[in-house]
Amino acid sequence: MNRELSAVFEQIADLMEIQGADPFRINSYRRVARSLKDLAGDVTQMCREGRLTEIAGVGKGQAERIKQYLETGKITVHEELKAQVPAGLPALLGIPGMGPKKVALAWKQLGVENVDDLKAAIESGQLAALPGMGTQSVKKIAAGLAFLEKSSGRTPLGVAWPVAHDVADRILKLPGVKRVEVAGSLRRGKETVGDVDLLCECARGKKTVEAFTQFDVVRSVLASGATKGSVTVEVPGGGELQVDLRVVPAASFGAALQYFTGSKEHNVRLRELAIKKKWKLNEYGLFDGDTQIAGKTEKSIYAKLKAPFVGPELREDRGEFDADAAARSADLVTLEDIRGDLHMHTVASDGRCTIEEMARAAKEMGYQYIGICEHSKSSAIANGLSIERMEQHIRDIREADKRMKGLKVLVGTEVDILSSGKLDYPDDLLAECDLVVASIHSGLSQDRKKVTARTLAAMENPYVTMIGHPSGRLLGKREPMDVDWGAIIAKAAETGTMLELNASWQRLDVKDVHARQAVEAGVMLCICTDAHHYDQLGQMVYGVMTARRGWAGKDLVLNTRSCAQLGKLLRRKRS
Ligand code: DGT
Ligand code: CA
Ligand code: CA
Ligand code: ZN
Repeated sequence: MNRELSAVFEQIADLMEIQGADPFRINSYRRVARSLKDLAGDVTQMCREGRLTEIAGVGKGQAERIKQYLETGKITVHEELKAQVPAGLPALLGIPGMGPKKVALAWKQLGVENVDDLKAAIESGQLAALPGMGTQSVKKIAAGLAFLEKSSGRTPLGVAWPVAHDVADRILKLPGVKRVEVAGSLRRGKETVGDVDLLCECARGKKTVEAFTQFDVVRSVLASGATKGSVTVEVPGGGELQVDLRVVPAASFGAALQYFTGSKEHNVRLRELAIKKKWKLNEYGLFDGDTQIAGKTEKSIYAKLKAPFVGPELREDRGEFDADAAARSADLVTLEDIRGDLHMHTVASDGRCTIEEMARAAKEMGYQYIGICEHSKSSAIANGLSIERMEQHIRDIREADKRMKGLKVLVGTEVDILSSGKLDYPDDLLAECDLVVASIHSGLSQDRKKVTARTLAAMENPYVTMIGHPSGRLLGKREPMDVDWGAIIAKAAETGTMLELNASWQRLDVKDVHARQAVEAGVMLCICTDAHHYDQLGQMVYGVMTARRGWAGKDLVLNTRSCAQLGKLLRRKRS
């Protein structure tokens, strides 16, 4: 129901936007849509308990609307708006280059009611002939349409990140370029990105943009001008990704970085603060009349507006304007805080490198310790270890640890939580391990009660250090299990069990909002890459960004601890 209701609120906002309603009103619906989507509890339940107004952005009026939907399946304002606008219209808003004003224009002037109508209007030249449209904007819209059709839409963080940084590095090497920054959802560490937003400061804008559109990774050029270029680049796996480059003057760089980092929701709140002071905030700076009063740096803007300065991962309008946000942001885990990686596989199960190879790579990264966690016997497809093989593997890891100077190699296991809720190894074998990651790899589609009960049962085991990839989702491929997060987090707190934040970009599990919930309950997280090859150890960065999006302070992340402290924390639950 949460998602269903979220989609309804999203559509109300879309419909209002097409009709040119008051932006503040539109935003209040978008906020509720987002809160509902990210809500950990069940909205129906909350309604029954009269707790709807506890949801971020939900006041009396919005609570009434939610209630109306739950009781009747309809919301009056939604029905009214739908009656005023053709059904295919909201989808047009998702096309790059097609803002609400243009959607409204095409609809009112040409009767464009859906994507097919839009294509026809482009081909006939009617769209370009509209006042306020023009061939340039139509070209952009056509390119946007073609792009949407080719790519499924959003690109995973771990796919976009290396591509974006590669392009950014190339731009930085161009003559006259002084600075390049990644902005947008990628800078915020969102699990998927719609496109990549780059900013650069340089001497010759047009030349730089031109060179950018001519990189060999570029597939098509959507726009190229003196201050902005937009291209699509190929990404590993066959898809495409849009990359926007904007050239920004030094005096406005902070303002542009702030604006284009977003999120849109965060920016709306920040702009409200400026408006209250009778100032103007845009991508060029903060202005009092015509005088720029801040904008060279991001910090200068937040300082002038007396808003907490927080890391980009927090800028989602999820409480970052609260008084304590700046202090909390400063304490969040960073990549530099990470001292080890506690979940990785070797050739003993389904990994591709030896213990030594993983250990050497980890040491080169500056880590102090790693944990080797192979699959257990029931994971047959993953070459899980029988009890006998595990006994031998434990000896092998201890040997490797002795040989490895300057890095502690810990014995772990990724033990299956079976369909029954039992663990795949007996306790005496688990007791031989330094750490135990308990994961569900089968029966993921069981109902909420069952999958939750299995996880809860695993947490009762004194040897289980943490629950591995607790939702079991695979981004864009497999839905998460229907787990009761409230129950899991409560049990984790009660038993002293940690939750893995699996940093593999295909997983990012727990995800940001659930990490946040765990953190608020004082549950410790452990950020692990689950690497199956040493070249995957670098995925730690995605886990760290996700943890930061979950407001995880470094003290609540196990693998920020020194070797000695780690040992203590690993033994805590057993004693
Ligand atoms: P994405 O690309 O869909 O993953 O998400 P973003 O957040 O990167 O969004 P994008 O690429 O459309 O725009 C980049 C940033 O620019 C966005 O986070 C905030 C800012 N921005 C874009 N459009 C608007 C707008 O209409 N109003 C405000 N306040 N900010 C905007
Ligand atoms: Ca973007
Ligand atoms: Ca963009
Ligand atoms: Zn694993």
